[in-house]
Amino acid sequence: MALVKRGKDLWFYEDLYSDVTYGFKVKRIVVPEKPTGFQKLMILDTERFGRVLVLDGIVQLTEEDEGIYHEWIALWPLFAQAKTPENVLIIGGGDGGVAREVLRHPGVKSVTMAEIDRVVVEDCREHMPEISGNIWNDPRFHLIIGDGAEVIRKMKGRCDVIIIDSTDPIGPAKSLFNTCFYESVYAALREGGITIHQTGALLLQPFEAPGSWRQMERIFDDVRVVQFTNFSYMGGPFSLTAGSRGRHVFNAAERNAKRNFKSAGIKTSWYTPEISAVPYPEFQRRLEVDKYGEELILDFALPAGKKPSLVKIGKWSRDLCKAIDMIAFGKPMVSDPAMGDGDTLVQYIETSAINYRRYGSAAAANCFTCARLPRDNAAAFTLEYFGVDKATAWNLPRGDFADVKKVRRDTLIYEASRSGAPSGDILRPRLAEAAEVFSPSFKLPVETGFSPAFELIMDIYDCEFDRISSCEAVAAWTRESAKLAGLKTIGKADAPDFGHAKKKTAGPSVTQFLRGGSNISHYSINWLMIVANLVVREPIPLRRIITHAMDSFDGKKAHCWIIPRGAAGKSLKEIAAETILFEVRRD
Ligand code: AG3
Repeated sequence: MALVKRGKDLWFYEDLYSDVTYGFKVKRIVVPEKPTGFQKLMILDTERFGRVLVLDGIVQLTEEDEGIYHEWIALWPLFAQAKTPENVLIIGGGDGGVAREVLRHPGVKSVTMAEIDRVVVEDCREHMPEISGNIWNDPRFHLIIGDGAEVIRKMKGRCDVIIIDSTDPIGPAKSLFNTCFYESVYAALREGGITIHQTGALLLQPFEAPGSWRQMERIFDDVRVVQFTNFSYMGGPFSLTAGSRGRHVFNAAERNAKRNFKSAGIKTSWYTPEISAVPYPEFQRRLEVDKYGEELILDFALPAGKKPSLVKIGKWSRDLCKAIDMIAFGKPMVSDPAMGDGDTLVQYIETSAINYRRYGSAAAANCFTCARLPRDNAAAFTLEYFGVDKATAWNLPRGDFADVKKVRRDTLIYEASRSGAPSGDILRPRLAEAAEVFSPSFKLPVETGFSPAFELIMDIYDCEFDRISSCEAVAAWTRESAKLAGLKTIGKADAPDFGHAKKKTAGPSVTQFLRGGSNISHYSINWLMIVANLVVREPIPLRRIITHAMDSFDGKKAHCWIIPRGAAGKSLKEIAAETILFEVRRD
């Protein structure tokens, strides 16, 4: 509840985070909280900050410091480009603060603002008229009440600057953080154009800017993060992520800014071209270096007659954590302590897991991390531990926003030697069309007898944050998929949160053991996507399982791999040919 009585006084506390908040004393409620049809709006008056606009319990602006955000988000892209920008598109921005700053630029000829929520525009204009100032009388200004994602599709190649002044990616603005939306932003920019988007508090929402960065770097030719600090957006440094159409647009950004700012003759309170708006080195490092996730899959033949005991496998899982420098969460879980054919052991590590199972004399191990993975160490340790000389290895990029061809190039299939390194050729999976995989004539490796089991791996992008961060929703999804696949579950799904979902960074993990010794696991790496592994021994209806997962989380795109597991005696070439990668889209 955002408004709370403290003695005689009324206080507002922000609702953005479930475990941390900030508050201020309220002088008067100007507009009591009301539904607009898109979100809940409230306007408060305060002694300290003047009037405050609150949407869904989250502070959008205060009269006192709105200039910091509005100057940076509007003037940074306007001045950074070589040419004087003429056509500017604002998505969101219903309070009018961004439009006010853009229209101060004398070179700008046209500003279109596409705001979905008419009530935001009307109430801000009435109760905080200074935010929008004169924009209403400026002939260069055009207002469209409508969905920015639709407006932008009609603007192909026409915009010099596109400013996305949205709420956080949890309410009506969610679709503005999707990869397909960024694709349409790129298409709407002219060569040399710049877009900029608010991407959250760098410290309190540590995965938001890197998440947007990762998506945007796939689509735009260059990406920069602009950083400022204000008091309205709790948590210190706040980020804006900018993308360009054209390779070298940002190289001269600061030089251009100094020149353009001078010639525009504008006076500012917060923006200055001399402050190069790059984030702290630590953030630059996190943005550029961190991968989303990586998985190493190993299949190897156990030395004759050896069936490792539960104790031995449990120790492998704990010692492997040490070998790859990962923290283990809790104790290993097992589908059946007898560890017969196909029985599975799972050990959670940080936001992901490692697991082991066996088919006859073939062992199958997966090691999945949501950050770095010292791949060769993991392989070397495992081979040494089980006393084997080589293993078939798959090294998969997980949660990479790249296009499917790049994902194929980065998916490596090879033979790992005792040192853990590839000992010969490095092969790639076969890239298939979803239509082929979903056709009735398609045969899974367990149907053709190629291998005793196979793994379906899904990386599902652009999901609904509320669903992927809910332990219940994720656990329900595993139960439903098992049912659809005709597989019996063993026990209940284990879906711990590890605190990541609460912080709105990564989501919960889940393990559901299935009869026949398979399991489903899921880890949402950031607030946009989930990753899932399902190992099975029987054929399953692939199309239904995949579309059900995408429907469950409202995902728009999926990269899926089919990997034959436990294929003893097959050559690397044959295994690579049976390893399939395909993309599924759901519009
Ligand atoms: N839109 C950005 C609000 C961001 C709040 N989020 C947060 N504190 N993490 C502001 C609209 C002003 N025109």
